[in-house]
Amino acid sequence: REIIPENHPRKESLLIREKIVEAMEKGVVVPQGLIAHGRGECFDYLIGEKTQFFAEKAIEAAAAMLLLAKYPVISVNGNMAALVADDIVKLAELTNSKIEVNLFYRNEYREKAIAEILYRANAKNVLGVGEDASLTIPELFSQRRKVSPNGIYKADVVLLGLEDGDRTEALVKMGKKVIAIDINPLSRTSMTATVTIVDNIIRAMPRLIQKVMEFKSKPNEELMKILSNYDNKSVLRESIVFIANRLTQLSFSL
Ligand code: PTJ
Repeated sequence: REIIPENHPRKESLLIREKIVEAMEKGVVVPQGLIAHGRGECFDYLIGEKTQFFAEKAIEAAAAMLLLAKYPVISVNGNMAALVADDIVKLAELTNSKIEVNLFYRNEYREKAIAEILYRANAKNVLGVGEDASLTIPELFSQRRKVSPNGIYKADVVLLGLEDGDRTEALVKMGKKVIAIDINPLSRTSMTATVTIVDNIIRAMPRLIQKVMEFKSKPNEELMKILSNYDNKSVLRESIVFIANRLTQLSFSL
C-alpha cells in the first residue's frame, strides 16, 4: 500500500503484513490469524529472517517424503491461502498432491473464499469444501476434525502450515506422516510433526518447490536414504540452539 515508503528498511515485511490485513478484511483470514502472524514475525526476527541450515535439512526431507508418498495432501488454512496460494498449487502439481481446505474457524463463507483463491491460482480441484468435509478425525474436537474422504482422511502424508497443535497430534496418531511449516520450534505442532520446517512459510514454499524439482529425477532408494538419515528432534534442537547462540551474540554487539 502507498503508506509504506519505498526505502523503508522493513518494506518486505510490512507488505506481507498488508497482505494478511487485506485478506482479513475480505474474511479469508480470521482476526486470530493476525495474532498468529505477529507471533511468526517475532520468531522470524529470532532466526535472522533467513532460511537457516536446520530448515534446509527439513526441506530436503520434506521433498523426499512428498515424492515418495502414495497419497499426499496439502492442507490449507486462511493464512496459507493469503500468503502462498500460487506456491501451494505449484507444489501440488509437482508432487501429485491433493489440496484440501481445513480450518480451525470453519464457516461456509471462508471455505468458499479460500477455495476461490486456490482456483484463481489454477488449482484443478479443491477438497474439504461444504459437504465434501464429511468425515471426522478421531479424538479431535475443533472444526479441524472435519475432513474429506478423498483428501486428508485417506492421505499417507499431510503438509500443513501455521497450525494449532491438536490436529498434528491426531493425524500422527492415525498413522499419517505430517510435514509442518512452523517458524516456532517450540510449538506443539513443531514438536509432534514428522518433519518440521522451522522457517517463514513465504521463504519455505519456494525452496520446497525447488528441492522437489531437483529431487524428481532421483531414484526412490536415494530419497529413502535422505529420509532415513533425517532426525526431526535433532533438527528442532539445532534451531533452538541457533536462536540461543544468536541472542547471546546480539547481546555482545550492543
Ligand atoms: O484459517 P484458520 O481458521 O484455520 O485459522 C488459522 C490460525 C493461524 C488462526 C490458527 O491455525 C491458529 O490459531 O494458529 P496458532 O495456534 O496461532 O499457530 C500458528 C503457528 O504458526 C505459530 O506457531 C506461529 O509462530 C506460526 N507462524 C506464524 N506465521 C508464520 C508461522 N510459521 C511459518 N510462517 C509464517 N509466516
